[in-house]
Amino acid sequence: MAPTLALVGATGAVGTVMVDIMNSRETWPWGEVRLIASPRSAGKKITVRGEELTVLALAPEVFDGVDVAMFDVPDAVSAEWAPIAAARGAVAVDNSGAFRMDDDVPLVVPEVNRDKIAERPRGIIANPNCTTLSMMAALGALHHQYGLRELVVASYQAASGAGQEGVDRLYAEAAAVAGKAVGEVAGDVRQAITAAGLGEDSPFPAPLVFNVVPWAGSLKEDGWASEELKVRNESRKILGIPDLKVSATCVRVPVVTTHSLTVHATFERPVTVAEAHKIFEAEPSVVLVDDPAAGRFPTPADVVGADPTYVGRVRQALDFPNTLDFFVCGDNLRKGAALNTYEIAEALVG
Ligand code: 11C
Repeated sequence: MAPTLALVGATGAVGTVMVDIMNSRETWPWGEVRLIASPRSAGKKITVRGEELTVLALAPEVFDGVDVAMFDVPDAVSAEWAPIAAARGAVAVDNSGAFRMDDDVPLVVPEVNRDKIAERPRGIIANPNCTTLSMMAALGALHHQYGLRELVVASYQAASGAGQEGVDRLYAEAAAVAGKAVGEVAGDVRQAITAAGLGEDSPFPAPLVFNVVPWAGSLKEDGWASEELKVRNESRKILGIPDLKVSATCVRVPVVTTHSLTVHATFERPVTVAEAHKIFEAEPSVVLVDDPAAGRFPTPADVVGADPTYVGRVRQALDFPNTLDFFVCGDNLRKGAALNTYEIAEALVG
């Protein structure tokens, strides 16, 4: 019998992208599909592969008979409900941060460490953070050939990484400054936003429109942002290099969807640009766009809505031996969240 698939958080921002992905897959190994959400969203109708499904309220019994349950919900909801799904016999594939660094929960990017899917004593598999994920397919492909030693990255993160609230705020700020001559004097963007009636209750600690904000997540020890520590810890775990030297600076930019990163990666031995190009071209989930003479490189505006990771600006670092610099863009709601989760689910039954 074809396996049963559940999606918890079916009506949320990532859940909605997940339904889109489910509807567009060329092959479909699943039998019954159950869409699950909070009691508030239960009863809504959503069409999956031509069949109108009624969203079910989250409850222990909805997991009975489920083979794979994908979770696209906040950390606290996953922390409570993924173990319940697992206890009822499902493999829980969780997109939250609740279990990522637990030793007995694999953190999986199928292109990089697909074999870890089998090591799941708690019946839970974690999906990485969208910033880490946006560079992993490209970085993993290089690591497999050249052995990664050090990683220095800066992120350029989209507003949708902060959820629908982040997107709404960016649009509201954009409306507040539209047609005005602001961004020319310190404080005038803030004034325009305040004058438009937007409050301090922003998901961002500074105006995002006409600006860049060097902050994502919550404050951790010694001034690090949680997002920066996630990039470090998750990269180490996914790549299987516990002592990998990593330094990350995470920055929010006024882009709706698609995270970008500059990557400065040092390997055991030299990697030429031509060799790196060959590796990127051979990786099915990576698209190489690297022709700066023709003005061709990836940008979020061109990548949003796409499944692959886009890579460009590949250079051998001039002053750092064995080091490549490159730029990646990945849709943070697709490969960065829903798509990778779905690919893990698919690998479980493939
Ligand atoms: C952001 N990457 O852009 C975050 C959102 O650990 O799953 C995802 C947080 C996470 O703000």
